[in-house]
Amino acid sequence: MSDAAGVVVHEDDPRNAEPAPGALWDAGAHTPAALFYVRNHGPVPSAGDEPWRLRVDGLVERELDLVVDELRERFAEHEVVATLQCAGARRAELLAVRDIPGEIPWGAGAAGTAAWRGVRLADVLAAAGARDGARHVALEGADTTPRGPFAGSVALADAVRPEVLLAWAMDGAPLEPEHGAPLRAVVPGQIGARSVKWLRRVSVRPEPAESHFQAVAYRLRRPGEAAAPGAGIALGPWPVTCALLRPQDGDRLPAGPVRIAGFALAGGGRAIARVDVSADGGATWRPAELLEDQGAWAWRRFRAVVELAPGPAELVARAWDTAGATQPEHPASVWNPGGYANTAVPRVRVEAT
Ligand SMILES: Nc1nc2c(c(=O)[nH]1)N[C@H]1C(S)=C(S)[C@@H](COP(=O)(O)O)O[C@H]1N2
Ligand SMILES: [Mo]
Repeated sequence: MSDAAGVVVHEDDPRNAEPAPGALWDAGAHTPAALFYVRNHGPVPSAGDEPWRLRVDGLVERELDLVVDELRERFAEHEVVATLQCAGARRAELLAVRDIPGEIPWGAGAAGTAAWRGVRLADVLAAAGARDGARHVALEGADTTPRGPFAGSVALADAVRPEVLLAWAMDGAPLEPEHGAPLRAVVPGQIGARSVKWLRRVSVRPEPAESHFQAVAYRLRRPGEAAAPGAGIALGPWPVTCALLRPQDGDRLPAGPVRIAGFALAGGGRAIARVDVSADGGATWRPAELLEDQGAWAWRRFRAVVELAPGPAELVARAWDTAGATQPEHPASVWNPGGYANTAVPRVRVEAT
């Protein structure tokens, strides 16, 4: 990822960076790899000279040990357009409610969309044959972090869904190293942490992975609840959410008609049914126009034109999914000690002159 204008670098080593909201909007319906947010818990592992191997083990009839070329030869290729969004996206708004020490203050840019190409995890698991008692699939990366190897798990029932891929390409190009080359999991509709990069091992288990990143992190705890293994609710499928990308917070704009733009994400395979926007802090609303429909696993971009009188204005957006669910009103209602899953309606303050 080049440090082009419009990229916010939170950490250099390991790299953690996201596009500025406006740059993410300008990039369009798919996010170029160079702009796509990067969330690394440790250094990018080097592939070395040996071909990359994936091991499939645990509660299986047959353990598998495959190089990426064998995956491509043995299983049918599929492509899925999916949005990845970090569970920490828009944590900055939670931090404004109360401090969350040691966590990255991600903005709305910690999300991106691409067409991922690979093989179905379901096909690989079918070749291995899940045994009785199999309930979860642990996905482990080759990177080492201060908390051990990065790993997460997905319920077996979700792991065998057709949209879940072991992917090697992103929008027609081989994965970049920082996005998981040569092989990553892509678990559409779920928090980004389940889309394990540099995938080395798939283990079928009776219980979720014991990794820090499954048992302790990425869980919704009550305010004051300690980060003990198993405490809180394990995050997986996204609840409905949306983000405002243009204008950006603090922008000064000419009064008159102003274009508001962003994206909504339904999560869990549901679709976005409706997005409304407000230019007066939520007192009055109008419908936003939904842009291209890229299927159930991708964001739905939206835009609307509102009339701004001179002075300060608070722009708000709110999405509904096909289950009729909508978003919480305030970040304070969803504040949690890890600063995860801020799905509160986004609010952007601008000044019209
Ligand atoms: N091996 C490994 N996989 C990983 C991570 C990681 O640090 N190591 N980060 C996860 C998190 S928290 C997110 S949000 C996504 C980010 O994917 P990206 O960097 O390609 O955008 O990768 C996930 N997969
Ligand atoms: Mo993440």
